[in-house]
Amino acid sequence: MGLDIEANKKLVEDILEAYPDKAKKDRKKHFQINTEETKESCSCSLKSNIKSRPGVMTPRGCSYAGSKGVVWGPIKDMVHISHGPVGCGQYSWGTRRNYANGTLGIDNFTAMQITSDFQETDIVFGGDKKLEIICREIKEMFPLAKGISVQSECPVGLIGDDIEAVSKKMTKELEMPIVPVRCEGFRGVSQSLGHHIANDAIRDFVMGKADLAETGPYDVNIIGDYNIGGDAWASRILLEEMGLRVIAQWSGDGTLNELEIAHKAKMNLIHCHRSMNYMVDHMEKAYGIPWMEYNFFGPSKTYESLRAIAAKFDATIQENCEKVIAKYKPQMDAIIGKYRPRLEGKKVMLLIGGLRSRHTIGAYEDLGMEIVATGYEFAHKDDYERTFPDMQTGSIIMDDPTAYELEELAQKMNIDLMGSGVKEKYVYHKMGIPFRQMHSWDYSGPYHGFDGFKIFAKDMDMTVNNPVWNLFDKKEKVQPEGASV
Ligand code: CFM
Repeated sequence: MGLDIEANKKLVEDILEAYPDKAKKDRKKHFQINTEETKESCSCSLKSNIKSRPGVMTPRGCSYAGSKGVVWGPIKDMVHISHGPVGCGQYSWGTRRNYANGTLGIDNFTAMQITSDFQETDIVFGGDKKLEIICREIKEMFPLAKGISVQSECPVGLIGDDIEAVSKKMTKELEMPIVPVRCEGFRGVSQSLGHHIANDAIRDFVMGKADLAETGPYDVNIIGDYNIGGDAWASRILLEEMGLRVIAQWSGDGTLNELEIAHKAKMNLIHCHRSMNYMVDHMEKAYGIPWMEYNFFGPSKTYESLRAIAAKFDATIQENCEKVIAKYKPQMDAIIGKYRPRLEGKKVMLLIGGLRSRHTIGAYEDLGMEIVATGYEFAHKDDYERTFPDMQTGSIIMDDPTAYELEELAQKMNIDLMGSGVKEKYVYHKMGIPFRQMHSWDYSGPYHGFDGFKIFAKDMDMTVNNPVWNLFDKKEKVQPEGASV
């Protein structure tokens, strides 16, 4: 397998031709065509994790999104205050499908939005007093809340509020942890720094604060699974069936206690390396806990990961692992037998946050689909190094692509499926290109594990082979000739 390297190089160059010289030169550094050499050892010259070019439509989010939305938000028994003006909380409310068990408003607050709703007077005179009042109100209204996190929005940093002092004072007064998180949206170049800041806050205010009465040789943590559409549940059952004991889930369907006892585990299993690598590194250094990455998208990667995890434990776990694989393999083969003939050879392009653009490749390939281009919103060099080996030669790998670049690529590569986010979705529908939302799983999921693959395969089939696409003439332009854009 492989795509035409020279043709795809030219394709990217042609697309970038539309830019002024400076922009062209800059954006060129964010594209690379996979070759035998880059596949072998990606000495990525590809630029990443740098500021988006002003004037283009970037798909990136902000630091607050990375902390409140991604890392802290799913911790279900804490109340997370969107501290600042109302917009950040309002517009991010309920947009990430991190499922959690419990009773909403009683011991589970994930689907609620609590904001300090800054007004002009708070900006002028500071919002610290208001924050104290809110903390007291939360304690009174939600007596089963185990703690509070203060997720700073931009103005809090700009006006110099001392949320650390307020949090310290209120921790004492209310006798529960109140964690200040300095995730103002202006920090860094994307949501990625928000992940880092959120990880550091866990390390500084929560890590190691509780004990675990009984520990065992098979205690593990699931790190970096946010239970989107139930992903962490579909993963956890496989680890448990293998005989491991999951003591903490970070942070999908997670609790404050799970953050506090995680340092007692024997091994950290990390799914999303991008958003939580900082924590596994820290736990390795501070507590000597080894960590390993795994990938539960699609049966091939899941078998491989289960075996790699089992290899870190004893013969009992290894035998159990083979039993688990033997149990599910016939089901997975049946799914592949059913859907692969309907999806074989379909061309896919992906643009997702910082992990799934590489982690889902195996799941598509299990269905005979081919990834012709993939890219990330906010990945770093280490993510690209993990991506090149998994992609075929000639495929296009891109960083922080603009809306224009993506749309041009999709049309010129004549793809059969686009996988990206809600900001992209309807544009592709209008172009007549089948589309799956690969952040929210398009209100479906889970996609992790064996349970997830059944749904993934069905979803891809019903999207790609939906008869509605026959009503489109793909050659029709979205913009009529001569329309001003
Ligand atoms: Fe990790 Fe994620 Fe992702 Fe991510 Fe995200 Fe997400 Fe994502 Mo959207 S933590 S990097 S910041 S796997 S919210 S659950 S889907 S961009 S690829």
